[in-house]
Amino acid sequence: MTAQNTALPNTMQVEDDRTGLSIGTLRRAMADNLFYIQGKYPDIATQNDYYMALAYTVRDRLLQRWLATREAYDGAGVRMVCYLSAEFLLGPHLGNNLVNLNIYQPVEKAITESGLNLDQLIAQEEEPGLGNGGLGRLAACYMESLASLEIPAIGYGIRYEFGIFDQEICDGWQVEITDKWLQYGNPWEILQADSAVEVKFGGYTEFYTTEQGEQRVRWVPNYALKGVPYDTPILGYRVNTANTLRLWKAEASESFNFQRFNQGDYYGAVNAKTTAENLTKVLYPNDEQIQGKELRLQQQYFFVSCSLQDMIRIHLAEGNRLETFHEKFTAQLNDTHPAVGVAELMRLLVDEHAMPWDTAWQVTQKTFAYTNHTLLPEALEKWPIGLFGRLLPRHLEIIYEINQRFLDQVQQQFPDDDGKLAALSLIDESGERYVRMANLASVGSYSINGVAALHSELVKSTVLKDFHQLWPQKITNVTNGVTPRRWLVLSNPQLAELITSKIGNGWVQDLDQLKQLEALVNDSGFCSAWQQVKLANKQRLAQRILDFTGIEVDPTSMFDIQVKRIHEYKRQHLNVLHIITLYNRLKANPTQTMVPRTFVFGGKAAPGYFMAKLMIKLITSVGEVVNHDPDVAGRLKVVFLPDYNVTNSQPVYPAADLSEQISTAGKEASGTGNMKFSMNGALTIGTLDGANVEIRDAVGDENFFLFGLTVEDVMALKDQGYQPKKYYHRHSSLQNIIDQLSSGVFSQGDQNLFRPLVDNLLYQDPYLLLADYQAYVECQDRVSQAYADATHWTRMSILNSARMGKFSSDRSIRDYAKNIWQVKPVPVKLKEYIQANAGLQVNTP
Ligand code: 26W
Repeated sequence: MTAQNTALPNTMQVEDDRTGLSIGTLRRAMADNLFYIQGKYPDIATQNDYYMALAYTVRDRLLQRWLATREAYDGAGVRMVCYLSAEFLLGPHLGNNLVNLNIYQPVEKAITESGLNLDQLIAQEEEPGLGNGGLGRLAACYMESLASLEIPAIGYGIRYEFGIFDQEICDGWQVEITDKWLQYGNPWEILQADSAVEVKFGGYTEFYTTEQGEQRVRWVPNYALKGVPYDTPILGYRVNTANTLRLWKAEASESFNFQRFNQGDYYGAVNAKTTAENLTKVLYPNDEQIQGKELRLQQQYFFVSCSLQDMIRIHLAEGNRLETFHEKFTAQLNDTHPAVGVAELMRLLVDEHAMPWDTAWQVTQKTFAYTNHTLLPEALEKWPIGLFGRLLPRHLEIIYEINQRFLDQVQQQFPDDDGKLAALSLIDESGERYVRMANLASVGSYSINGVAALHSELVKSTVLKDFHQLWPQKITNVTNGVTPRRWLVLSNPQLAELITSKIGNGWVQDLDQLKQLEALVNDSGFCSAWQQVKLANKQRLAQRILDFTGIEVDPTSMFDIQVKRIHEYKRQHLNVLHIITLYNRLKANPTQTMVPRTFVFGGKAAPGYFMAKLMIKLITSVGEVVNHDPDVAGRLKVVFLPDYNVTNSQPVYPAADLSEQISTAGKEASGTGNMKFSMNGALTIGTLDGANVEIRDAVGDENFFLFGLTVEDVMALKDQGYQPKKYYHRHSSLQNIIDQLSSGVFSQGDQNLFRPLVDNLLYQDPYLLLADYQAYVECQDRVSQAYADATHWTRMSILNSARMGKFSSDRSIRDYAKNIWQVKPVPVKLKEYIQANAGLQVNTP
């Protein structure tokens, strides 16, 4: 019997400070952590100290589940998904972990009883913004759904020291500020220094003969770095599964540089350390636009090599042979950013583990699956041969070998079809030679998928057309989804509560259950409760808008919102053309009645994307004029919310009446913001693009505002030679707007400011704004009419939420698990580790 047990009556159960979930225990644990981790007592503690104390309290509870999960997976021959992604746009952990641990209420009580405010503490967290936009956020939703569905998974990525930049708006322009998310420490990660691996770069290759007389290739690198893993537990909703997100940080490799130390070049060795750490210093802030920078290829190779070495270590540690690697793991390539993994796995198997080429190729092809997220030609990754070969000489050889064998096979199937060979080749030889990463990913994978039905069809008929002809079964569709835990339960608690009060809370794990709300559309009590929640959410956003921008907006006006990365194909400037249309109508007829609207924009522009930055200036400039014009006061407001990120987006979706999804048809692969809006009861105005098509199918044509050219129309118009000027001459209101922009009406008389934008629209207009303008404005007029009938609008709003079941990321992950990965859930039982290990019994081997 331990001393503690003798001191307490047998019947009394003491909750462990680090696992207990009752309010008293949570309070004690927080006080403990404040003292022993932050080194503070209440009189001198800051809000951030309290946040940290709470975060560690939650983390303790996470760790118990994380270790139980590890134990359930270890050695059990469990098949695992490895999600390889250069980006994970996680957003803040605290609120989400409280929801998934099912301790939001007790923690809120414990915090309030301590005289603190939970919302304020949650707001302290610096979000890990380790992604640009859609692709990175999708990876985060998928990690959460994998855990919620109890599917064994590891996310592998990069621990960028600086994530996506913070955005400030100065004089209407975007200014980028470095994102110092780690400056106060990150309580959610656990350093695993003993699992570090080495990654080589540069140098040359040479042949050598083994003692058995076999000819092999050796890579003699120029330098090597160390990859150090930091693990973040990703907890599922109300399950014990906490999977691992393993992010790699680059450091200098002492073993590789030991000669320097031996030669006494101490400063040289330390200097090498700083250079090494540059590799994972910063996230490249571009999306849909490659820059071909060497450091980016280094980043990609670095994290993929670390991850594959880690997977091989796990596999061998379980006593398996590498011939069965693909049975243990399936590796999903999140776009082509990790595609160099195909060549790296071949190198590891053939060069480092002496596997015959053909066996290694079979293992490799059965390991990888590739998701395509974009059709834009400027976003398709390709690396100049010279750059690639200098950095990864052995990988270039391997790629040539894969290519040769592959093209030999193609040649047999399509004799004398040079066009086919040129299109399928892993090497682009049309001018300067490049490695084509989409082709490498396609050849090296057992499955290829697009991210929405329309997108997957376009993948088959455009970018990967020749691969589709070669392997007609290989390309499939998995429509994207978003997690209802973050995007409804956490960000719209009032709506979640209202829904649960009517249909129970089963919908959180099974979003199709929202269908039951359809029966309530004629229930006037429910409808007015629905309206009240929306109004309350709009009031909250209005307050934030005032705090962030100083602009006062009317919460009873229609909130018309477009939040996403700023890009010409997403057409934020088409939205602006509509705003100016309304403004001009009011100026021409000041007494005209109209549905008051508040236009809200948010989003970052890639720092080197001139046109996108000018689009931000356009929005803020039009806002300056409109917001200060007494003629339109009370009817029009234009707001640009600075620093759109996961944290700042959470209050936005619940407050929207209208969701703008207006990309040129064929350009937006899927979109996921469109799903978040609709789930939260916003109606969509949108083109037939990406997942809009499926959202409209799900919610019904009558509950969706459709406009614009279809993919076929777009192709036909471009084929016949699109002339934007024609539309300028055809529509006088459009002509008027373009002329206003040219003449400085929105730029204090400056006729040059918007010239690049205007000229682009008049003489090129690659995204067909002018062709879609009229249809868009007419559709917006239908939106206004519909909004005027609040009862009908509310019905449509409820039906949008009720029919969004398909767009849960749980459904997406189930599709991947069943149709692609062939993985099954592994439930995890919770264990009391502290009691079980009391007295620290070490088992020495
Ligand atoms: C190399 C530069 C670069 C960086 C990122 C090129 C391309 C990307 C991503 C593929 C861009 C991206 O985030 N694509 C978005 O992926 C989402 C998730 O599938 C989709 O919903 C969006 O439609 C798509 O634009």
